Amino acid sequence: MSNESLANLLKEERRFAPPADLAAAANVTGAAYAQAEADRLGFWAEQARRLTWATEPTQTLDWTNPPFAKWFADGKLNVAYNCVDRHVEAGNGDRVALHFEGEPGDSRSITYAELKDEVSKAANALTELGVQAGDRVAVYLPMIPEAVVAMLACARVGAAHSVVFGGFSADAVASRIQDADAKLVITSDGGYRRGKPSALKPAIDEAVAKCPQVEHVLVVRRTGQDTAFTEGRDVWWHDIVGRQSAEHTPQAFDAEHPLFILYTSGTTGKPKGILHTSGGYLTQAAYTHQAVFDLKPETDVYWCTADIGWVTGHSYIVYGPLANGATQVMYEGTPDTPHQGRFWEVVQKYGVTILYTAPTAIRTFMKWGDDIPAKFDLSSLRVLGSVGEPINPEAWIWYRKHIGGDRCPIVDTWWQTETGAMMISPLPGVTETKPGSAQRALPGIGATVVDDEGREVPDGGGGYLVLTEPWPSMLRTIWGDDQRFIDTYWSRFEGKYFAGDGAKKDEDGDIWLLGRVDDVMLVSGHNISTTEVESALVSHPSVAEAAVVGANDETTGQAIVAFVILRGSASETQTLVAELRDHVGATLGPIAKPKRILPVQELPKTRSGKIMRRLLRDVAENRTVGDVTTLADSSVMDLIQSKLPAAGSED
Ligand code: 6R9
Repeated sequence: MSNESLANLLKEERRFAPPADLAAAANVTGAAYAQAEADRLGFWAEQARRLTWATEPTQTLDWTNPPFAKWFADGKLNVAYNCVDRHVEAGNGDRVALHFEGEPGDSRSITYAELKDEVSKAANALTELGVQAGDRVAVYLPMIPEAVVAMLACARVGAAHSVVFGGFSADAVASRIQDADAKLVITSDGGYRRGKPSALKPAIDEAVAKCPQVEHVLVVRRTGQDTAFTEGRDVWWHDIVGRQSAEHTPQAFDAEHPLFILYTSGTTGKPKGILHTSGGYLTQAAYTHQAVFDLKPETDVYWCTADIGWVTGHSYIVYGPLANGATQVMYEGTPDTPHQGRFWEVVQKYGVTILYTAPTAIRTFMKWGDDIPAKFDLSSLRVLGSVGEPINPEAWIWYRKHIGGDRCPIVDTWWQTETGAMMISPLPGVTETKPGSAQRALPGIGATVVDDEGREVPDGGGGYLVLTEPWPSMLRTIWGDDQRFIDTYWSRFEGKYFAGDGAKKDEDGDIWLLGRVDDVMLVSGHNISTTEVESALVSHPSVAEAAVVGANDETTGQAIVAFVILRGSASETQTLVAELRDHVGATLGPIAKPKRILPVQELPKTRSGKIMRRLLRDVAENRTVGDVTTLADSSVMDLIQSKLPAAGSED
């Protein structure tokens, strides 16, 4: 498909200059690009100095055994000390670290001094439970402050945490506990979701029955619901943590000491345990959080709506913001409980200045209607972020207008579990932003687009996104499987990291992400990206959300099948379906016209909000669909449901 399609999607050339006042006081100016370009390692060595080291590193990067990197290898630090204690020592103990907002409406604010006490007590409890440096601890908790405390307590004693999404099935949890060989599991009786307590402990009981190496299960009481207890194995958090001393001396660990494992589902079966280590990871998480959100810790109130079980929760709720001494909001529940304005009520209540959320949430808010955010005072907001998927220009513009009051810059941040921290993003005080593009690699990061042979494509060309230089927060390996690490990321293109995403460069050299390469469709010999067709569909006023897949087709190889969620007022008629096909044809060219368009009520998504296209492909291929206008929404979803693997076997 030609690059004109992108220009077509943008219709008018929409560009947004950084707000003058933000630019004038921005943490990072355009000079950072030139500085990092001139001396990339020097740039990262300087960023590492934002951390407090027990032993300052003298080495920056050891890349003598690629793709196994060591960053700041002779430095020593304690990650939890950096996220908590040092802010108290600097006199900021009274600053709020977390404004916790529970779904039922309970709330509590925790200062850095209080967080230090909690983390120290939890670290002492871990030690009492036999956890030592080098061990692994599985964490299966709802979005409550104890999740942050548990992660930091692990970091403090040098045990690697492996956080598993609350809500994953017992089997999915068991396979992750086994793979990491965790000896302790931290969970809760339950959490609140959609107004009701939802149990977590039963899944852990079932999982741990298959994991004989687990010595203890540490249980936070959140909902107070009835909970089975195994004597000798299970321990209440409030009992054991509650009686510990708040004194705990953090030990310094090597910069390359493991910090956490986080599992991502592979395209083939077994999930991959992505390993991150300490010094480099924290350096890049802290730098990007401060640079990309222009964080001013004294005045900003930051809110990342991600779940702690997603890498975004690790890097941009726990490590980046806390290393920077930020004040943030943590929200337990869903955006529509008890009403569809809950997020905006929270923004208004705490005066949130920086909001970081996902395109899937933004499209949901669009579907619910402009009038909902309009009821709240959102004037405190000054920077908006997006992560998780390509954000289609329609959603970007809506976000800017209805949430950002046409004044806040939007930073569309591309990164992955594997990259640990942001890699491609605008800088809010520097970049003239383009709706739908993540634009360019951050200072100190090397990213480009290559063709099948690994040759860099010229401006205007498309291909595969690659990272050309090692970066501090890069994954160090796949836990227990170095060969899979090499094969998955470093074998497709010589000397470059293969991200698995399709991408294009526009005429200015700015990068546009086009979705996972596995999702790219091949129609009559043409590569067509699912993202582009989805974007075209959503640019039609009747469409709220769209998911596009390529289904096997005898004549064209693959045929484009689109699942669409219509906006409130639109009703599904054959005329509308024909109109949508023509709309895509007019936007992207006739080859991109979907063969079938199926209106549905919901789309199957991962817990982090990514559409599970693979499941939709199953549906699209196994079903003889007749007249789409007679298709009952629920039957499509029933079919999708019946094809869903056990809940939680995907990330
Ligand atoms: C942080 C996170 C990684 C994949 C990545 C890409 C997609 C994330 C994006 C984006 C376009 C963005 N992705 N951010 N695509 N624009 N701003 O999402 O990590 O869950 O590991 O997913 O998400 O496809 O390769 P993870």
